[in-house]
Amino acid sequence: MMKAYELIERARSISADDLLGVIDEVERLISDEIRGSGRLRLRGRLIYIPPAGEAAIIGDLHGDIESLKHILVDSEFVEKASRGEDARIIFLGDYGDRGIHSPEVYFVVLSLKAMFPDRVVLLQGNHEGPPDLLAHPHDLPYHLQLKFGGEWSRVYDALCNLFRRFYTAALVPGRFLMVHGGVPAGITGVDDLAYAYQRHPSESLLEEILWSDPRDGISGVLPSPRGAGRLFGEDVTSAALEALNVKFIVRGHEPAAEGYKFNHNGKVLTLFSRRGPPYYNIQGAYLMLDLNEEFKSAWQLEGYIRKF
Ligand SMILES: [Mn+2]
Repeated sequence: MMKAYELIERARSISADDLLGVIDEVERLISDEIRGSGRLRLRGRLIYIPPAGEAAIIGDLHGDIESLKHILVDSEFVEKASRGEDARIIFLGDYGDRGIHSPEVYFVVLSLKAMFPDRVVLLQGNHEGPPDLLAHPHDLPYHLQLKFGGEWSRVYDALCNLFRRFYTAALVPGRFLMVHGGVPAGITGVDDLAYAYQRHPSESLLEEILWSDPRDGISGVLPSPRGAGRLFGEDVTSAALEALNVKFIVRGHEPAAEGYKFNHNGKVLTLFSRRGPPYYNIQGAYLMLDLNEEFKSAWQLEGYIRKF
């Protein structure tokens, strides 16, 4: 049985071909899932998570291999999944850029997917977005060059190709929604999440899901200082929760001092699971949840947030 720390140690000495191998494997796996041959319940790029078992939910990692190591050791996900326990790990996107260990983080996250396909969910972040919506600075190419020298571009092309297959959203029916950034204003139902990737760029659904941020004290939407997505108010969140028949949203995308924060009167929980520059947060955090339990508000999740 592979231990979490062994996987992390392996990641430190990988070659370009090692990473390319696992990218290819995960690309095949997700393509099969999308075609419906897996055991996962999907609709377009929306994945349904059954309300059973345990889930570790992880926010932005941005090339921070030490935080990922901490989360894997602390959650015991690899050990539990190896024993066949009903354990899941759900990543909310933004695996690379901003931290020099982006290649290692991708290797570990993709290896987990290859090892436990039905138990690992990889959502798309704005740093895994479509080519016309690239995040800046986008320093993944530089980190790949540092690690792999002249072979960097083959790895980069394969990764960008894989990003297009990552899921847009995960939904625990009747309970809560998981996305990277936010909910689109005026969302009418699950198809606005499931098929956002097909309706991009003629509609702004995917841009808002990957880029938007909740703001307290505003109504409707405002332009975002990020230059993409929107700032959305509590009324937008409430309408989305009603359209999707869920109680709250768990998302990443924004740093917070203690690694997590609440917005919109407990309707939105933000998780940020990496530490160190260029971000100011003192702690990172992730969520460890028993999916059998039902919560009325994200505020009730506070006791399940693990800070580090
Ligand atoms: Mn982000």
